Amino acid sequence: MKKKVTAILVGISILLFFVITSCLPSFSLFYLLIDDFETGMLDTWTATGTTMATTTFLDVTPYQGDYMALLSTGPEDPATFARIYKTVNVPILTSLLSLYWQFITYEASGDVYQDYFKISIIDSANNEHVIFDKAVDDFFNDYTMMAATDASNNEYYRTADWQLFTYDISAFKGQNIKLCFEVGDVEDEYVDSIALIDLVELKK
Ligand SMILES: [Ca+2]
Ligand SMILES: [Ca+2]
Ligand SMILES: [Ca+2]
Repeated sequence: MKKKVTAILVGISILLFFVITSCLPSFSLFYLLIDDFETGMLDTWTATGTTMATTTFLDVTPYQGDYMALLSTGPEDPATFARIYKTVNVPILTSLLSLYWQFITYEASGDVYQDYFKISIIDSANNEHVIFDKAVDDFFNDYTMMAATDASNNEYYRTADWQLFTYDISAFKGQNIKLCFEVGDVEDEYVDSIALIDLVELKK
C-alpha cells in the first residue's frame, strides 16, 4: 500500500514538473528567453559603445513587442564599434539559439568600408566561436537591401525585413556561455552602421 502511494506521488510529481515547466517557459529546461528587451533596458548585458533598448530606429519598429536592442557605430565620432554580451546557462534540453536581426548601414556596397555585424559564443573555456559574421557587401549580396533617407536626408540601406537567425547550440548544453553581439566600423569612423536585435531565445 505504502509502495503504491509512493508510486502515485512520484507519478504526480513528474506530471506536475512537466506541467509547471511547460507553463513557465522562462524556467523550463526546454526553453530560455535570453531577452526580448521589453524592460526597455540592457541592464542585464555588459555593453560597450552606443547600445540601447529602443522602440523605433529610423523606419524600423521591433520584431516583437515594444522594444528591440540597438547597437551602433555612431553617432559620436570616433565611435567605432558597439558590443553587448551576457552570460547564459544553456538549459540541457535546449538545442537551438533563435533570434531576429536587421542591419542598417550608411555605407555603400563595393567599397573598402566593410562595416560588420558579428554574433559569437564564448564557451566556458573562454574560446570564441563566431556563429554569424557578415560585412557590408555580404548583406548586399545575401539579402534584399532597401535604400531610404533619414531626417537629415542622408541615404542609408537596410535589410528589407527582420531576419531570423538560428544556430544549433547543442554543443554548449549545460555550459555557462557568453552570447556576444558586435557591430563595427571598418576603415573609417564616420559613416556608421547599426544592428537591431530582438527576441533572443533558446529552444528545444
Ligand atoms: Ca521585443
Ligand atoms: Ca563605417
Ligand atoms: Ca562611427
